Amino acid sequence: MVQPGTESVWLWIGTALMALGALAFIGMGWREDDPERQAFFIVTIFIPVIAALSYFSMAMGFGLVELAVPWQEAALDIYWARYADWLFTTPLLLLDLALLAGANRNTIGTLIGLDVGMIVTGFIATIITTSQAMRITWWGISSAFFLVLLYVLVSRLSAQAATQPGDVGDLFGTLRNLTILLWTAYPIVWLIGTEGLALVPLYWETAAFMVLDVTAKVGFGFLLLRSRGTLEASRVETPEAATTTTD
Ligand SMILES: *C/C=C(C)/C=C/C=C(C)/C=C/C1=C(C)CCCC1(C)C
Repeated sequence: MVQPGTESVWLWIGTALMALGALAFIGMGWREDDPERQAFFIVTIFIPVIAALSYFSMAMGFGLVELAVPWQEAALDIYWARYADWLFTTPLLLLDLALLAGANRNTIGTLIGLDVGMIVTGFIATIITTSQAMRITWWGISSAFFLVLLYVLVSRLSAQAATQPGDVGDLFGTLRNLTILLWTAYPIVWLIGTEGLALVPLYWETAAFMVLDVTAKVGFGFLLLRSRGTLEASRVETPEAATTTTD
Protein backbone atom coordinates (compact mmCIF):
# COMPACT_ATOMS: atom_id res chain seq x y z
CA MET A 1 0.00 0.00 0.00
CA VAL A 2 1.22 3.47 -0.91
CA GLN A 3 1.64 6.01 1.88
CA PRO A 4 -0.13 9.34 1.32
CA GLY A 5 2.16 12.38 1.08
CA THR A 6 1.74 15.86 2.58
CA GLU A 7 -1.61 16.17 0.77
CA SER A 8 -3.07 13.95 3.50
CA VAL A 9 -3.65 17.08 5.61
CA TRP A 10 -6.49 17.99 3.21
CA LEU A 11 -7.87 14.47 3.38
CA TRP A 12 -8.04 14.63 7.18
CA ILE A 13 -9.73 18.05 7.03
CA GLY A 14 -12.16 16.60 4.49
CA THR A 15 -12.88 13.62 6.76
CA ALA A 16 -13.60 15.94 9.71
CA LEU A 17 -15.82 18.36 7.77
CA MET A 18 -17.84 15.57 6.13
CA ALA A 19 -18.33 13.84 9.49
CA LEU A 20 -19.41 17.11 11.14
CA GLY A 21 -21.79 17.81 8.26
CA ALA A 22 -23.32 14.35 8.59
CA LEU A 23 -23.78 14.79 12.36
CA ALA A 24 -25.33 18.22 11.86
CA PHE A 25 -27.82 16.87 9.30
CA ILE A 26 -28.71 13.96 11.59
CA GLY A 27 -29.32 16.46 14.41
CA MET A 28 -31.46 18.69 12.18
CA GLY A 29 -33.57 15.73 11.06
CA TRP A 30 -33.80 13.93 14.39
CA ARG A 31 -37.35 14.98 15.28
CA GLU A 32 -38.62 15.19 11.72
CA ASP A 33 -41.89 13.27 11.51
CA ASP A 34 -43.18 14.38 8.13
CA PRO A 35 -42.46 11.47 5.74
CA GLU A 36 -41.96 13.68 2.68
CA ARG A 37 -39.46 15.90 4.47
CA GLN A 38 -37.82 12.82 5.95
CA ALA A 39 -37.05 11.75 2.38
CA PHE A 40 -34.85 14.83 1.91
CA PHE A 41 -33.08 14.14 5.20
CA ILE A 42 -32.42 10.49 4.39
CA VAL A 43 -30.98 11.26 0.95
CA THR A 44 -28.95 14.23 2.21
CA ILE A 45 -27.51 12.50 5.31
CA PHE A 46 -26.08 9.60 3.27
CA ILE A 47 -24.09 12.01 1.08
CA PRO A 48 -21.58 13.26 3.72
CA VAL A 49 -21.58 9.85 5.44
CA ILE A 50 -20.31 8.18 2.25
CA ALA A 51 -17.88 11.04 1.62
CA ALA A 52 -16.51 10.92 5.18
CA LEU A 53 -15.75 7.21 4.77
CA SER A 54 -14.10 7.82 1.42
CA TYR A 55 -11.97 10.68 2.82
CA PHE A 56 -11.00 8.58 5.82
CA SER A 57 -9.91 5.70 3.58
CA MET A 58 -7.87 8.07 1.39
CA ALA A 59 -6.24 9.72 4.43
CA MET A 60 -5.23 6.23 5.61
CA GLY A 61 -3.71 5.49 2.19
CA PHE A 62 -6.29 2.82 1.38
CA GLY A 63 -7.86 4.55 -1.63
CA LEU A 64 -4.47 5.37 -3.17
CA VAL A 65 -2.60 3.50 -5.93
CA GLU A 66 0.56 4.23 -7.91
CA LEU A 67 0.23 3.75 -11.67
CA ALA A 68 3.37 3.38 -13.76
CA VAL A 69 2.97 5.24 -17.06
CA PRO A 70 5.12 5.02 -20.20
CA TRP A 71 5.39 8.77 -20.86
CA GLN A 72 7.12 9.87 -17.67
CA GLU A 73 9.55 8.58 -15.04
CA ALA A 74 7.38 9.17 -12.01
CA ALA A 75 4.34 7.00 -11.35
CA LEU A 76 0.92 8.64 -11.07
CA ASP A 77 -0.53 8.76 -7.56
CA ILE A 78 -4.22 8.06 -7.99
CA TYR A 79 -6.84 8.36 -5.28
CA TRP A 80 -9.38 5.96 -6.77
CA ALA A 81 -11.63 6.00 -3.67
CA ARG A 82 -12.98 9.35 -4.93
CA TYR A 83 -14.73 7.63 -7.80
CA ALA A 84 -16.38 5.06 -5.53
CA ASP A 85 -17.63 7.99 -3.43
CA TRP A 86 -18.86 10.02 -6.44
CA LEU A 87 -20.60 6.99 -7.96
CA PHE A 88 -23.04 7.05 -5.04
CA THR A 89 -23.02 10.66 -3.84
CA THR A 90 -23.56 12.44 -7.17
CA PRO A 91 -26.78 10.45 -7.94
CA LEU A 92 -27.99 11.27 -4.40
CA LEU A 93 -27.35 14.99 -4.95
CA LEU A 94 -29.29 14.81 -8.22
CA LEU A 95 -32.08 12.93 -6.45
CA ASP A 96 -32.38 15.82 -3.97
CA LEU A 97 -32.72 18.29 -6.85
CA ALA A 98 -35.21 16.02 -8.61
CA LEU A 99 -37.35 15.58 -5.48
CA LEU A 100 -37.38 19.34 -5.02
CA ALA A 101 -38.40 19.87 -8.63
CA GLY A 102 -41.14 17.27 -8.34
CA ALA A 103 -39.56 15.42 -11.26
CA ASN A 104 -41.14 12.29 -12.68
CA ARG A 105 -39.42 8.92 -12.75
CA ASN A 106 -38.24 9.23 -16.35
CA THR A 107 -36.41 12.47 -15.63
CA ILE A 108 -34.82 11.01 -12.49
CA GLY A 109 -33.73 7.93 -14.45
CA THR A 110 -32.26 10.06 -17.24
CA LEU A 111 -30.28 12.22 -14.80
CA ILE A 112 -28.90 9.29 -12.84
CA GLY A 113 -28.03 7.32 -15.98
CA LEU A 114 -26.08 10.26 -17.41
CA ASP A 115 -24.37 10.82 -14.08
CA VAL A 116 -23.26 7.19 -13.70
CA GLY A 117 -22.02 7.33 -17.31
CA MET A 118 -19.99 10.42 -16.43
CA ILE A 119 -18.39 8.92 -13.30
CA VAL A 120 -17.64 5.50 -14.85
CA THR A 121 -16.01 6.97 -17.98
CA GLY A 122 -14.18 9.50 -15.76
CA PHE A 123 -12.84 6.56 -13.76
CA ILE A 124 -11.63 4.89 -16.96
CA ALA A 125 -9.87 8.15 -17.87
CA THR A 126 -8.20 8.07 -14.46
CA ILE A 127 -6.87 4.50 -14.52
CA ILE A 128 -6.02 3.99 -18.20
CA THR A 129 -2.25 4.06 -18.79
CA THR A 130 -1.82 3.35 -22.52
CA SER A 131 -1.16 6.98 -23.44
CA GLN A 132 -1.93 10.45 -22.25
CA ALA A 133 -4.02 11.03 -25.38
CA MET A 134 -6.19 8.05 -24.40
CA ARG A 135 -6.71 9.50 -20.92
CA ILE A 136 -7.78 12.85 -22.36
CA THR A 137 -10.11 11.07 -24.81
CA TRP A 138 -11.95 9.35 -21.95
CA TRP A 139 -12.02 12.66 -20.10
CA GLY A 140 -13.76 14.05 -23.20
CA ILE A 141 -16.32 11.20 -23.23
CA SER A 142 -17.05 11.80 -19.54
CA SER A 143 -17.37 15.53 -20.19
CA ALA A 144 -19.87 14.82 -22.98
CA PHE A 145 -22.06 12.94 -20.46
CA PHE A 146 -21.66 15.91 -18.14
CA LEU A 147 -22.78 18.44 -20.77
CA VAL A 148 -25.92 16.43 -21.55
CA LEU A 149 -26.57 16.17 -17.81
CA LEU A 150 -26.30 19.96 -17.47
CA TYR A 151 -28.69 20.33 -20.40
CA VAL A 152 -31.31 18.13 -18.67
CA LEU A 153 -30.85 20.15 -15.46
CA VAL A 154 -31.48 23.50 -17.13
CA SER A 155 -34.19 22.33 -19.52
CA ARG A 156 -36.45 19.53 -18.35
CA LEU A 157 -35.76 19.59 -14.61
CA SER A 158 -36.07 23.38 -14.45
CA ALA A 159 -39.36 23.21 -16.38
CA GLN A 160 -40.69 20.74 -13.85
CA ALA A 161 -39.47 22.90 -10.94
CA ALA A 162 -41.29 25.90 -12.45
CA THR A 163 -44.62 24.14 -11.76
CA GLN A 164 -43.79 24.17 -8.02
CA PRO A 165 -44.91 27.00 -5.69
CA GLY A 166 -42.68 30.13 -5.58
CA ASP A 167 -40.38 29.30 -2.67
CA VAL A 168 -39.66 25.84 -3.99
CA GLY A 169 -38.80 27.21 -7.42
CA ASP A 170 -36.44 29.76 -5.85
CA LEU A 171 -34.67 27.20 -3.67
CA PHE A 172 -34.40 24.87 -6.65
CA GLY A 173 -32.87 27.70 -8.71
CA THR A 174 -30.26 28.46 -6.04
CA LEU A 175 -29.26 24.82 -5.58
CA ARG A 176 -29.25 24.13 -9.32
CA ASN A 177 -26.94 27.09 -9.99
CA LEU A 178 -24.64 26.11 -7.13
CA THR A 179 -24.48 22.59 -8.56
CA ILE A 180 -23.73 23.77 -12.10
CA LEU A 181 -20.98 26.09 -10.87
CA LEU A 182 -19.25 23.64 -8.52
CA TRP A 183 -19.57 20.53 -10.68
CA THR A 184 -18.08 22.35 -13.67
CA ALA A 185 -14.89 22.87 -11.67
CA TYR A 186 -14.30 19.09 -11.30
CA PRO A 187 -13.34 18.28 -14.92
CA ILE A 188 -11.14 21.40 -14.92
CA VAL A 189 -9.30 20.37 -11.73
CA TRP A 190 -8.89 16.85 -13.15
CA LEU A 191 -7.49 18.21 -16.43
CA ILE A 192 -4.94 20.58 -14.88
CA GLY A 193 -4.15 18.21 -11.99
CA THR A 194 -1.99 15.12 -11.82
CA GLU A 195 -4.55 12.93 -13.62
CA GLY A 196 -4.40 15.16 -16.69
CA LEU A 197 -1.74 17.67 -17.75
CA ALA A 198 -0.05 17.85 -14.32
CA LEU A 199 0.09 21.64 -14.29
CA VAL A 200 -0.96 21.61 -10.63
CA PRO A 201 0.76 19.34 -8.04
CA LEU A 202 -1.13 16.65 -6.12
CA TYR A 203 -1.05 18.73 -2.93
CA TRP A 204 -3.09 21.60 -4.40
CA GLU A 205 -5.28 19.32 -6.46
CA THR A 206 -6.27 17.44 -3.30
CA ALA A 207 -7.04 20.76 -1.58
CA ALA A 208 -9.19 21.89 -4.51
CA PHE A 209 -11.20 18.66 -4.63
CA MET A 210 -11.70 18.83 -0.85
CA VAL A 211 -13.10 22.38 -0.98
CA LEU A 212 -15.35 21.45 -3.91
CA ASP A 213 -16.56 18.24 -2.24
CA VAL A 214 -17.36 19.93 1.08
CA THR A 215 -19.21 22.82 -0.59
CA ALA A 216 -21.10 20.61 -3.08
CA LYS A 217 -22.20 18.18 -0.35
CA VAL A 218 -22.30 19.87 3.07
CA GLY A 219 -22.94 23.42 1.80
CA PHE A 220 -25.63 22.15 -0.58
CA GLY A 221 -27.20 20.06 2.20
CA PHE A 222 -27.39 22.99 4.62
CA LEU A 223 -29.11 25.23 2.09
CA LEU A 224 -31.62 22.48 1.36
CA LEU A 225 -32.38 21.18 4.85
CA ARG A 226 -32.62 24.52 6.64
CA SER A 227 -35.56 25.42 4.35
CA ARG A 228 -38.08 23.24 6.15
CA GLY A 229 -41.12 25.30 5.20
CA THR A 230 -40.10 25.12 1.56
CA LEU A 231 -39.63 21.35 1.66
CA GLU A 232 -43.14 21.18 3.08
CA ALA A 233 -44.54 23.13 0.11
CA SER A 234 -42.68 20.90 -2.32
CA ARG A 235 -44.66 17.96 -0.98
CA VAL A 236 -48.07 19.43 -1.86
CA GLU A 237 -47.25 19.94 -5.49
CA THR A 238 -45.11 16.90 -6.16
CA PRO A 239 -47.76 14.34 -7.20
CA GLU A 240 -49.48 16.95 -9.39
CA ALA A 241 -46.31 18.02 -11.12
CA ALA A 242 -45.36 14.42 -11.74
CA THR A 243 -48.59 13.62 -13.56
CA THR A 244 -49.20 16.88 -15.43
CA THR A 245 -45.70 17.26 -16.91
CA THR A 246 -45.90 15.43 -20.20
CA ASP A 247 -43.20 17.02 -22.35
C1 LIG B 1 -19.49 15.36 -4.15
C2 LIG B 1 -18.88 15.09 -5.39
C3 LIG B 1 -19.20 15.68 -6.58
C4 LIG B 1 -20.25 16.72 -6.68
C5 LIG B 1 -18.46 15.25 -7.73
C6 LIG B 1 -18.65 15.66 -8.99
C7 LIG B 1 -17.80 15.19 -10.01
C8 LIG B 1 -17.83 15.53 -11.33
C9 LIG B 1 -18.82 16.49 -11.87
C10 LIG B 1 -16.78 14.96 -12.17
C11 LIG B 1 -16.64 15.17 -13.49
C12 LIG B 1 -15.55 14.67 -14.36
C13 LIG B 1 -15.67 14.94 -15.72
C14 LIG B 1 -16.85 15.68 -16.28
C15 LIG B 1 -14.62 14.53 -16.71
C16 LIG B 1 -13.71 13.43 -16.24
C17 LIG B 1 -13.24 13.68 -14.88
C18 LIG B 1 -14.34 13.90 -13.83
C19 LIG B 1 -14.78 12.51 -13.33
C20 LIG B 1 -13.64 14.65 -12.71
